[in-house]
Amino acid sequence: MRKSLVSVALTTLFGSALLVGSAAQAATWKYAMEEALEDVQGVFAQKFKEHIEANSDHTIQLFPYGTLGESADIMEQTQAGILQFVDQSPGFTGSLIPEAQVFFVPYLLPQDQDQLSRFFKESKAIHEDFEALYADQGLELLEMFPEGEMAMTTKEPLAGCDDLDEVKFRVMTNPLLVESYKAFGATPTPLPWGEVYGALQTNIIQGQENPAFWLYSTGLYEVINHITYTGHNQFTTAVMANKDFYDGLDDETRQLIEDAADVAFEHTVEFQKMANERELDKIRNDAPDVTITRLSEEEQSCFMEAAKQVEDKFIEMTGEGGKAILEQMKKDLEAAKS
Ligand code: 6CS
Repeated sequence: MRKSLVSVALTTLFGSALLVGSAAQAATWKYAMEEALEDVQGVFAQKFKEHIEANSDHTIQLFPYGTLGESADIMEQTQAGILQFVDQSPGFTGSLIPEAQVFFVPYLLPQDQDQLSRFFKESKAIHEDFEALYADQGLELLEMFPEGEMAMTTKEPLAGCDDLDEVKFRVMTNPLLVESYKAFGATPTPLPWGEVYGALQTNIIQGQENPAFWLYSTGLYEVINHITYTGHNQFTTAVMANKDFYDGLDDETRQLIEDAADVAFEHTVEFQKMANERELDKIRNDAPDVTITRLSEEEQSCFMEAAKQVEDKFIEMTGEGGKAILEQMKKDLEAAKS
């Protein structure tokens, strides 16, 4: 009798330990982003989720833009361990990690999309130097990827720096972008995303920059008159995990996460190319009065001249560390040409 009671107790304990064990293994991870599920960051996140869920018992809960606040809020929540994954672009991370502002040195990134994706995939600056800098902020950098060519959108026509005189131009909240648009001749106005549509509508600002898919999906084309490609930049974003969470996982789970990020990268670099072309066509159809122009090399020259000044400013802001990253990026970009 006694023996059977002990064995019942042991079985119960052992059984519940097994249950706890399996419940702890099948976790639900929270992942927030700066865009909607149908946008580029959302497509990456959905592919990432699909891979994790198809290859493990874990589930991913996605939080698109607006559900948990602005970009700065989701970063804070990730650093605090409330979220396990976050997508935040260097446009905002630049205020936390100054070296990430290197992505705003004008005319550094190429327009050729194959070269660009090779760079993001193979760059030592990204996979070694930036990984260490993000780790210092409690973040495991999983992937950086492009979201499309930046277009300047304005109320008045734009054919060179002179046309930006007196234009209050919204930029994401990092100091180098402010310097960049000063060098371009505008009056830079850093704002979180949530304020941009209203500020354009009420004429508090008269310009901003973003890729075509975003101009369409957010309806921004409704409150501007001109879309101008100056060739000055590509939108870059980054997906990362809370580092304590990531370091606490076993090797197999970390590999699963790395693989999911790689699968999502391949899918998303193709998706963004298509989405930017498709949404630009939709703007052409829905808003035929909005002009879409690419500046000639001669028209771009004042922006190109300003780039040198911005590069110097970047080095002034980030010192020897920033200079080394910039040089490494230039080498990586050269290597990505072939
Ligand atoms: O300009 C911005 O703030 C936003 N642009 C894009 C393409 N994604 C998210 C970001 O918040």
